[in-house]
Parts: sequence; structure tokens; C-alpha cells
Amino acid sequence: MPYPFPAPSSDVDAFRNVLKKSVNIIVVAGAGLSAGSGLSTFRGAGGYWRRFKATTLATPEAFEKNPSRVWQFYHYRREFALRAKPNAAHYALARFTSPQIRESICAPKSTFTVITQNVDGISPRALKEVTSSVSIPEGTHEHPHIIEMHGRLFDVICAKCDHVSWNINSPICDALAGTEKILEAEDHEVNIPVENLPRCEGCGELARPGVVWFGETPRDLDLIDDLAQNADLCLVVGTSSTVYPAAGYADIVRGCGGKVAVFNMERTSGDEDADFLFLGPCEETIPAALGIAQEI
Ligand code: BV8
Ligand code: ZN
Repeated sequence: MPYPFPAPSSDVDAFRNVLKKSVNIIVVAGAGLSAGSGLSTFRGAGGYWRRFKATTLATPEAFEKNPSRVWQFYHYRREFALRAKPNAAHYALARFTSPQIRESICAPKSTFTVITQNVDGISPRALKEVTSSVSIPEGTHEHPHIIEMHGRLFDVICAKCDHVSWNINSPICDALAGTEKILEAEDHEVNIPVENLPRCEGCGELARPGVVWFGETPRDLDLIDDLAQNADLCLVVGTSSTVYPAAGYADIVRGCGGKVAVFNMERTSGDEDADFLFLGPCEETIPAALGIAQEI
């Protein structure tokens, strides 16, 4: 049944009507979701760490060539992510995970999954906090509430034996302590010997951050493809839609007859094809569009 809405509309009532008819809803989120929590994004001013483009450090080659530098980059992001607080957009999406809350907003028996490109762990933290006030059934492997498709900053994996450990130690090792304060390009770069970098708790080999680097295969691709093909509605939140395969899911949803709503501070590639476009800080536009109160 065709929806008679010109695209992209920023008509919240029209969006709510689509929500009302939507059964399977997904979110594709990016760094902009956590910008309101003080975390830098990958593009624009935030796209650089010291004199390095963040995307150039998020590669196996960069780690191979200079594990000290790459670990200092991820140590810096761990320290900021540990101190960051979920914002109103994280909480609104977390509350929307509650079937009871969705009952009055979406179609009966609706499903909702957040697919995030963010490795900061803030969406899972917001969800954990919210479960103290609203009933949310446990997520399952088949139906997780959140899919961290680019991995997790606080997972530490072994390049040799695949041992994975969850590590929120701050600092993660003594040699990295204080290096998060070295920001200026010209500042002397500390070259930490590999034996003093994070080691695998299993075999003692050099460990790496549990994130998906460029050229590596993202997580749960089959599950995500299924969700995209069965989604009635996809909320694209705080992403420049430039990194694949994440940037391709909105097209898949639209190609399968679903609707797409983009939430971003600015126009982004492909948003002209969306059905809805809500410009502004998502920590304001998401709670407003979903009609979910700000407090947890
Ligand atoms: C792969 C983890 C093979 C590490 C990351 C097709 C075409 C071209 C290239 C490719 C292609 N397919 C694959 C590629 C190569 C590559 C790629 O896409 N390159 C790009 C640069 C062209 N992709 C890969 O290598 C992927 N792997 O393809 O493997 C494969 C493929 C399929 C099946 C099997 C195998 C792996 C990519 C993952 C890399 N790892 N992160 C780490 O975090 O360090 S990517 C990383 O960068 C983030 O996770 C995120 O994905 C991306 C950054 O993008 P955004 O999150 O969107 O952030 P950005 O700063 O760009 O934008 C922020 C937006 O928010 C802005 O629009 C801004 O306006 C907005 N905003 C800001 N504040 C707010 C806001 N919006 C609302 N409210 C606010 N307050
Ligand atoms: Zn190991």
C-alpha cells in the first residue's frame, strides 16, 4: 500500500502515523548519536586525533606498522567513552526497546533493533540503566536489542589465539597512562615497546582493541541483512552514511518497501531519498519524533 507522503518530510505527525503502522523497526546509528555525550565524530573537526585522520588509524595495517600509536588512539577513546554519559537520544531509543512503550506508538507485536556503528558501548549502557524503570525482555542472539556491528572498544582480542576479554580498566595498562592527554600534533609521540602494550590474558601475545577495522568484516552481517529486508521503518541516526556496508541498509529497507527517516545535524548523502528528514541534534529530534519523554 503506497504512502502518500512527499519525501523528505519533517512532519512529525506524518512520521507518527508511519510509526503507528510499523511492525519491524530498525535504527542505523553513527557517531552523531554520541556527539551529544561529548564524544568526537569521525568527520569534520572531530575526524582527527593528534595529526592523524581517525580512519587511517582504524586499519590492521596501521596496527601492524605502529601498535603503540594505534593503542594510544584507542586508549584515548576508551578514556573518553568511560567518562561519557548516555544522552537523551540513547535513553529514548533504550525506552523504545520496551514492548509496553511501543504498544501505544507502533503496530501491535512490533520489533525494534538498534544497529550501531559506534564502539563506545553507550547504547548498551543506556539500555541497562533503563531496564531498572521499564520492563524490557532479555535480548536473544536471534533477536538482540542492540547490534554493535563495528565491535566494542572495551573488548580486547588476541591477534593470535582469538581470546576475547571485556576490559574497562582505566588505564588498560600502565604504559598508556596519561598518553590520552597528549593531543597536539607536535607533541613528542611516546613509542611504547610492544611488550608493555596490552597483552592477551590467554596466551600473553600482543592484544588489539575488539573493534572492526577498515577491510575487516563487520559483525552479524546475516542477521542485519535479515532485519533490513524485513524492516517497515529504518531510523538513520547521526551518521554521514559514508562507510559500508552500514551506509547501504537504508537503501535495502526502501528497496523492500519500507520507510526511511533520517535524523542528522545536516544534509547527508542519500537523505533526499528518505521519506522523512529531521534536522538538528538527535538528542532533541529523536525523543520528539518518538514522543518519548527525556528522563530515563
Ligand atoms: C568491509 C570501528 C568487507 C573502528 C569503523 C563500498 C563502497 C566503498 C567502500 C567500501 C564499500 N564496501 C566496503 C568498503 C570499504 C570500507 C568503507 O566503507 N570505506 C569508506 C570510507 C568508503 N568498509 C569497510 O572496510 C568495512 N568492511 O567492507 O569488509 C565486507 C563487506 C561486506 C560483507 C563482508 C565483508 C568495515 C568498515 C568498519 C570500519 N570500522 N569503526 C573504530 O571506531 O575505530 S568505521 C567508523 O567510521 C565508525 O564505526 C563509523 O562506521 C564510521 C564513521 O561514520 P559515522 O559514524 O557516520 O560518523 P561521521 O563522523 O562520519 O558522521 C557523523 C554524522 O553525525 C555527521 O553526518 C554529522 O552531521 C552527524 N551529527 C553530529 N552531531 C550530531 C549529528 N547528528 C545528529 N545529532 C547530533 N548531535
Ligand atoms: Zn592469545
